[in-house]
Amino acid sequence: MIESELIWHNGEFVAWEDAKVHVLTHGLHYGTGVFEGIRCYETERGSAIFRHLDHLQRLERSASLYYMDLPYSVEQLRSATHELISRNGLASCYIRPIAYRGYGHMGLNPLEAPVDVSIAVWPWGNYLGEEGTRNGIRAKVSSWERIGSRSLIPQAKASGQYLNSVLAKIESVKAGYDEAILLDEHGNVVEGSGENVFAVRDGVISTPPISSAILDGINRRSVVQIARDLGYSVVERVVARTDLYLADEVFLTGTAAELVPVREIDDHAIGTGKPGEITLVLQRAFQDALYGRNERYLEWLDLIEVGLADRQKAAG
Ligand code: PPE
Repeated sequence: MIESELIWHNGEFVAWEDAKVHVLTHGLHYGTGVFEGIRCYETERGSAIFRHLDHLQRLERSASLYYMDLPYSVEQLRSATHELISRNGLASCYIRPIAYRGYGHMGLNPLEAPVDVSIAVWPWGNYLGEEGTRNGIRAKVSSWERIGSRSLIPQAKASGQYLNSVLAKIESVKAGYDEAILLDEHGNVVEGSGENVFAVRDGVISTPPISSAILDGINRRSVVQIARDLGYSVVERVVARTDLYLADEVFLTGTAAELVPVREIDDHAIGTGKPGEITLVLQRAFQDALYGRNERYLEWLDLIEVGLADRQKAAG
């Protein structure tokens, strides 16, 4: 059960239990929504949202790809999120902004339907489990092909598109694995159900390019930069299924999952079957960036003003 106190909805703060939509909400029927997954960490400098603006700009881009004008600016959504986190009294949390076609119009033309925007925040633990983050997870290559740019928009984070991820995830979990890895129409590796994927072989880190059918992951970009800053060579190239089997190390990145080692794929042990050396170095460096422990990446942190909640409470 996920829970916190307040939700931001169309400019108002409403009680968690009152944040409801009509059953004829357009987005519920046709998946006409776009969303983001963001995290706020309790750092030594205070609570800070990791790459907040990058996420909000991606939300705006996803919306525009579906011909949806957001009724709030990135700056408005940013300050609403700060206030929401403060009012909920959360030091760290997962943040889920969603913009969707609302109630009032049915049928496939959504252009007349209103665009509603909500933001929810709640404490959300380790997506693929503590154990998985420490010792690595077991993944299965999915029989479901990742959506392609001839049918949908892989680079958009749109609600309806996630039916593809949901099928892949269900298949992997029912078969006893932790996560699914999806291939594209050519049989090349694209990404996990909700994470980007990296393979390491002979010290070189590879990941599918953004021209492939992936979400342009913000953590993917962060980890590529951190790896390069540490002197590793990172190549964005086509990754074949066998490249994963033969890799020394494989890991996944995403907001919910953070950086997770993969220890087995389709029952093949990856490398030694334990999180690899480079994976562990990157995992530590990435955690340092998330928690503001590395000066170099402080610009990625959007600090929440201390005392904001108290002042707002005092102001009624
Ligand atoms: N690919 C997909 C399909 C995806 O959904 C995500 C994030 C990523 C890659 C990684 O992107 P980024 O978070 O910007 O590094 N998935 C979000 C939703 C997960 C969910 O279960 O819901 C997330 O991690 O928040």
